[in-house]
Formats: sequence, structure tokens, C-alpha cells
Amino acid sequence: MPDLTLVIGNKSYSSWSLRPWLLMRQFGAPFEEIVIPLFRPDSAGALRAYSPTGKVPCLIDGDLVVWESLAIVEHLAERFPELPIWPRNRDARAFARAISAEMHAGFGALREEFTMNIRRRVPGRRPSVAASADVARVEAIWREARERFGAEGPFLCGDFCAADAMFAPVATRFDTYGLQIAPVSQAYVDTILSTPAYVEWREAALDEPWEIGKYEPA
Ligand SMILES: N[C@@H](CCC(=O)N[C@@H](CS)C(=O)NCC(=O)O)C(=O)O
Repeated sequence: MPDLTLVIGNKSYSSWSLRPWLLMRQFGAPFEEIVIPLFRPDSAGALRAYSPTGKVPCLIDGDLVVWESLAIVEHLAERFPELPIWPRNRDARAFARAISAEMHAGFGALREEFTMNIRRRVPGRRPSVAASADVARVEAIWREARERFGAEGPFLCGDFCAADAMFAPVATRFDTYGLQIAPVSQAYVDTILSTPAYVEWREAALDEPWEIGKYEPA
């Protein structure tokens, strides 16, 4: 087994898997992937063989297993200190960590009502009050990030960092469901969707043979 193996779910649907995968690929960190198609009769057993929670993503680093997307990000930042996985600037780093923790812990309504499905484009669905509040908060975060730290590049804190990986699945949802967002938010969505690592992920998703009915909008 190589040094680092990332166990992930379907690229079409598994938003938590996308986060560390995108981070590692965009930074050129070498790793192998194991894809476990979710919600099939044999999925639970296959997941449990790697992940103590039975969920993905899960990173295998030698004899160490790390689960939970944000913990994986932190482990990678420690494992590759030469990479600016968190911004080098202290204030930007504190902000990036705070919004990443907020993403990891919250936005439940947005995530449940608008599940990630990067193969589809389904505009017109109206968000609930709770999901609208989540969208507004995401946009406020993105606006603040771009205004305060975005001068050096098109990502949240200028250069690509862990916070972008944490918010990437939201960018795909805004695209899939055509949610109404401000021009500055749309520009950031376009940035994420054209990132080489994301383009690679999406192409692989388009080739996946599996379909999960409950994540396929009518
Ligand atoms: N909080 C976890 C969430 C992990 C999670 O819910 N993963 C989903 C896929 S996106 C999963 O493994 N689902 C399989 C199942 O519940 O059987 C993280 O940040 O990694």
C-alpha cells in the first residue's frame, strides 16, 4: 500500500469525500484512492473495513487511520508542512480555520435540501427558509473572505487553501440547482468549478456507473 490512501464514496454524490481529495490533488500531494460506492448492499461492510465510523472520507497513512474530513485536512497540513494548506498569514489562517469548522459543523438545511449531484443540473427548486439562511451565510462568508484576504488570487484567501476544499461542494450545489447568488459568489463558484483538480473529479464522476436514487432529483 502506498504512503497515503484516501478512501472515498461516489464522486457524483459524496461531498465529504470531495473535500480532502480536492485538497490533496490540487496541492499535488501523492496518494492513491479507493472508491466505495455508497448505499449498496455491500457498502456498509466495505466501509467498515477501512473506517471506524463506517463513513467516508477516511485517510490511511501507514498504520494510522484518520477519519472526519476536517481532521484529515489537519493531518495533511501537519504531514506536508511545506504546503500552504492553511494560509501562511496568521489572520487569514484563523479565518480559514473558523469558516472550515463552521462548514464542517453546519449548513444542515442546505446540505439536506440540495444534496450534491455533480452530474445533474436542476434549476428552479426553491430553498426553505432554513436553507435560504444557509445560502445567505455562505455568501456572507465568501464575500468577507474575498474582501479581506482575496487580493492575491481568486480563491477565498487568495491562493487555494483548505477552506476552498471545505466549501467546494457548496459551489457545486449552487451550480447544480442554479441557486440565485450574487455576482461575487458566482465568480467564486466559477473559480472552484474550473480548478484542475475539480475538473478531474467531475470527469471521473461522469464516468461512474452507479446511481443512488434518493440523491437523484426528479
Ligand atoms: N462528518 C463526516 C461526514 C462523513 C459522511 O457523512 N460521509 C458520507 C458520504 S458523503 C458517508 O460515508 N455515508 C455513508 C453512510 O452513511 O452509509 C466528515 O466530515 O467526514
